[in-house]
Amino acid sequence: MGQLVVNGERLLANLDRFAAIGATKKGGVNRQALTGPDREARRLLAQLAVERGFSVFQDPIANLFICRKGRDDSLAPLLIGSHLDSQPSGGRFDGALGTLAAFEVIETLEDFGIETERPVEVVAFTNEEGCRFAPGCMGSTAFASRTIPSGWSSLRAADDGAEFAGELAATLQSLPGAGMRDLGFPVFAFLEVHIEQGPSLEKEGLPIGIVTGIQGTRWLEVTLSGQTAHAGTTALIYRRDPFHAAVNALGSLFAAIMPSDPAARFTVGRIAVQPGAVNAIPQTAAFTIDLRHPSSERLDEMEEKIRAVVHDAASAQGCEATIRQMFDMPPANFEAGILSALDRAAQERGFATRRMLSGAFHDALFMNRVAPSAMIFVPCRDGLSHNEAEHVEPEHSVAGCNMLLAAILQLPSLVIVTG
Ligand code: HGY
Ligand code: MN
Ligand code: MN
Repeated sequence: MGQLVVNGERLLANLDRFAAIGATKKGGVNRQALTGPDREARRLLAQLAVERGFSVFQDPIANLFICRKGRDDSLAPLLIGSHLDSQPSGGRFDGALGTLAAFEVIETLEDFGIETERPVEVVAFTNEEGCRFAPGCMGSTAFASRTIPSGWSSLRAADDGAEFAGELAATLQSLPGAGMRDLGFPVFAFLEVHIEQGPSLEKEGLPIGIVTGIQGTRWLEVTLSGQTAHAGTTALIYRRDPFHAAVNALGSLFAAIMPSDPAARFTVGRIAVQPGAVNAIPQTAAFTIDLRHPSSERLDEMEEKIRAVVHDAASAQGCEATIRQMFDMPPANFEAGILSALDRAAQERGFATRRMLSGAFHDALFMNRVAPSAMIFVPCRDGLSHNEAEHVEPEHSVAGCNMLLAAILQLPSLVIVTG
């Protein structure tokens, strides 16, 4: 069998079609989890699948599966894919590239009549981003643990306050023709193509990155409470101003955490001050912290420091502080066997690559708990992501897709028999 290559034109056309769903004026997408645009993208993928004779399933957390049969469908499937949901001002490649590259791979197998020993399934995991409903990676977390945490159903959306349970039900109902599966099933292996969301590959002029693992992530929600009072009549000594406490705490944390450790990532992405009146000292100041590091021990140390600094800053202003951990994703390393299949695939295709750690979390982190998993990165312009200007050169999208195809052909016991 000559070297199989994907239909790059078709992949690029699909990327454009999906980028039109939830498109923003600046060329990005707003396709947040369990919203109308998210449902529209899932419907389009399901429609494309049915047109190719693939079967479509979803599970109770609305993970979407596109199944291409193998010779023995009792065998655990190879799963390839990513996510279709996006950030509120996200890019058109984050998640979509991995999902559509996976779909292009099974279309290519179909085009060339390639029969596989086991089913090959494309998956679009629900709510990878976690910005509308926290935590992120809800779909892959629930799949890997085979449970939906009871606390999730009453979660409220950060954008419009909608309840998670209702949005999930509406999403499931938006694909009436899809079969229903239980939550979680045995998986042979999981592979995910994704943009690097960092500058390394572009800087080094490499088309492909072989991802060896993912750093740890923790999300904290900090709420400082003081006493609202008149802005004009309350002298300093009578104030218990939570925003003043927040500014002091964040000032010292920004000065301490990242400058002292190049591997640390500390981000405050959301802040809210209540009651939000111009002329009233705030009652509460609440903000989120996204904390990342390749080492769990360092994450513990940084979280300890954050807690101490926040509590000191609060008491210095006569305020209270509560800190809730919203999300804790320990770092993970991918399995050597699947990584060597990726090395062989890159060699066979002549792709120059480097091995690297992912700074962003991905569904592969959770899938790695239940099946050998790995990721293939492609460069994105200036390493920019979670930004509407996110861009991937067409040849890199196609290279990532061909690398995925080559990788699955390298996987042992995914016996490929030609038609
Ligand atoms: O935040 C992340 O790391 C992922 O891109 N959602
Ligand atoms: Mn992503
Ligand atoms: Mn993302």
